[in-house]
Amino acid sequence: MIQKIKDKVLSGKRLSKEDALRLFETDDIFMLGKLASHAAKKKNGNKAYFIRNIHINPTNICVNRCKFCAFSRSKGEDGAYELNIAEIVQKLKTQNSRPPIPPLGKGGYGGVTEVHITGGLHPDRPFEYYLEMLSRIKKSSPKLQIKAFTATEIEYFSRISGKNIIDTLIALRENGLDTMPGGGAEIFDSGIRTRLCPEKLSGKGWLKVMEAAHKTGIKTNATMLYGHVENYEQRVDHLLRLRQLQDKTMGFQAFIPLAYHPKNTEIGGTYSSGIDDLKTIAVSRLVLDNFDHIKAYWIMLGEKLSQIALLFGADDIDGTIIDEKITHSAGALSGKAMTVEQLKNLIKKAGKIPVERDSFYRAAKTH
Ligand code: V47
Repeated sequence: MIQKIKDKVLSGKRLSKEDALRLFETDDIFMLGKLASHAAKKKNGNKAYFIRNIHINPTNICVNRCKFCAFSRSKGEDGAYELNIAEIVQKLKTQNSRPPIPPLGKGGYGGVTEVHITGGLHPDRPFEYYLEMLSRIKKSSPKLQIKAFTATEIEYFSRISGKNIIDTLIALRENGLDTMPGGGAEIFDSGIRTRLCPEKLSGKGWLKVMEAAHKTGIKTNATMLYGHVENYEQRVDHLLRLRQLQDKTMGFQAFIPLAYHPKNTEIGGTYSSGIDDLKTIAVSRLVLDNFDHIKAYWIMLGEKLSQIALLFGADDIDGTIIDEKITHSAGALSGKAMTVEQLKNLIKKAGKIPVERDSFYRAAKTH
């Protein structure tokens, strides 16, 4: 069975549901890594991408209270916060005025080229707030690319604005939205979603929003939250549904498996294991044959495991990040930021070529 799967990968044939399950079930992690690495090299050679980015979460106040999320708060609850637009613009300006390469060649966080914005579904903020946020960021930093709002947020904006999904997306794009992140996908299986996030947009709904974004010409990412209560079959189902939509639209840029973090969450549980993290990266690379990029998100995997993941099928480790909140609320063991120098070293020492990219995977610099 495994030999047949190997033959399929080596001859560029698509893997089936059964193949994907078999790969998740194998204990031969080295074989899996080798196979996924072969698939990754076919797509991206020896390159590994990173970006100078910053995360901004305008608010943690959310009308959905997903049971795996330690970041969200209800309005008026202890720890709830909301940033106004001036504070967001100021944060970005301050960040961008830092030197990209500080003295002594130590690398830096300055000169960010992308801002990643996601936040809670705020009960009172009107749609216009989000449009104004985008346009004021673009006005203050015209070159900064804006990757913002998960499919869940887009569907919420459509409800609060009374616009359909396509018109919601067009309005956001006209005000400065460049690309969309892949969050909110969790696990598409409806049974698991009902247990973990009953108020959230369904798996089908998530895919519909992404299809609309791709039709509108907006590139997006996709994620999968794993390591909580789901099983391998539900992971495979998730991957296959993404692959099916990608066949139709080719609008996804990267897939990012998100390792569940259990601290301060309602469902609790344990951290994922290193082996499961590497397996999930590798199987994703092998199953998602129509995705150009698999991202090893170092915030969730940790700096060291994300480096190893580059040998297990990943070709991207995300970026400087600077101020991560969602995973850190749930007990992230990683730092909150990495310098360009640290990112480059991590990639080089994995035997890969660091490529600094923009939001569209265009090479900014090959280091
Ligand atoms: O949607 C929430 C997940 C996501 C926990 O597109 C948790 O480039 C682990 O989507 N443990 C937000 N994960 C992060 C995200 C993302 C991150 C980096 C890059 C990109 C991209 C997207 O984090 C949420 C949810 O799925 N999440 N709680 C938790 N306890």
